[in-house]
Amino acid sequence: MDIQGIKTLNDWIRDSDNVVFFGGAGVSTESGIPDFRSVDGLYHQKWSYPPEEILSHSFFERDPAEYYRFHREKLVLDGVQPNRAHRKLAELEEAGKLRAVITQNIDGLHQAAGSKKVLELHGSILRAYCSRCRKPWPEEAINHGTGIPRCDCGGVIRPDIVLYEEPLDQDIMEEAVRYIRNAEILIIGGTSLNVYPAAGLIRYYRGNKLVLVNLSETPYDSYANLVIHEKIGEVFSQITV
Ligand code: CNA
Repeated sequence: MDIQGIKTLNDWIRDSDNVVFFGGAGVSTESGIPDFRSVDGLYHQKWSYPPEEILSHSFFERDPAEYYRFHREKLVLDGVQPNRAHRKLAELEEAGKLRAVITQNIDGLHQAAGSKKVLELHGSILRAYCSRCRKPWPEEAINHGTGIPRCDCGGVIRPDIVLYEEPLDQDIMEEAVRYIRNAEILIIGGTSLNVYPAAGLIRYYRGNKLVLVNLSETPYDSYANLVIHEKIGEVFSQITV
């Protein structure tokens, strides 16, 4: 355990009321949701097509039945609960220290833990809408059952997530940029920082307390003021402020 690193992080958070967190799939692995790029992540599991192809706009249009087979088997996991990292972030917000959670995750676990200001860059599998008429649908319409879910208008109902080849919501991106640009401390956790444009957000940070908490190295380790290569739930459970 990186005791010195965690102590520094603790000291910084104690003295600040302007922490922003930016995270990815690694925040939820301790809840039992596989990430993409770890050795036991989705990219290393066998499937008829690579996950990045199935999770693309063109694949969804071409073969929604196969998309939904993957979606229901790999993205929808019943009974998952927020872990220590999600809960600590909610506590820090409640204590007036953390201003926002910016996440690439689509699992809704930050809100389940009690976080209020959550910017979901890639949407959420807990929302759905018709790809033809845009009518919103509850998550039950897509996440359970079999086959292709259809709207009253006959259109295919899709999850409210950003598939590969699709643009990110500009309003959410701009809000994320504002939080990061004004942050005193930016903690980045559980992300390989490989997926753009989300990973590019890091460039907007102007402070001198950039913290990376990730199990493996990232392309941005050398930019950070503090790097902790540990499990994020373990690190956050030791934040005592
Ligand atoms: P990624 O590319 O799979 O990277 C995850 C990173 O987290 C890796 O570098 C791991 O080393 C690291 N990691 C894994 N477990 C831990 C842990 N316990 N503590 C600290 N670090 C850990 O995932 P990214 O988020 O960077 O990639 C972005 C994609 C993945 C986004 O589009 C997400 O929507 C997508 N995704 C989301 C979920 C989810 O919602 N839970 C799950 C899988 C993938």
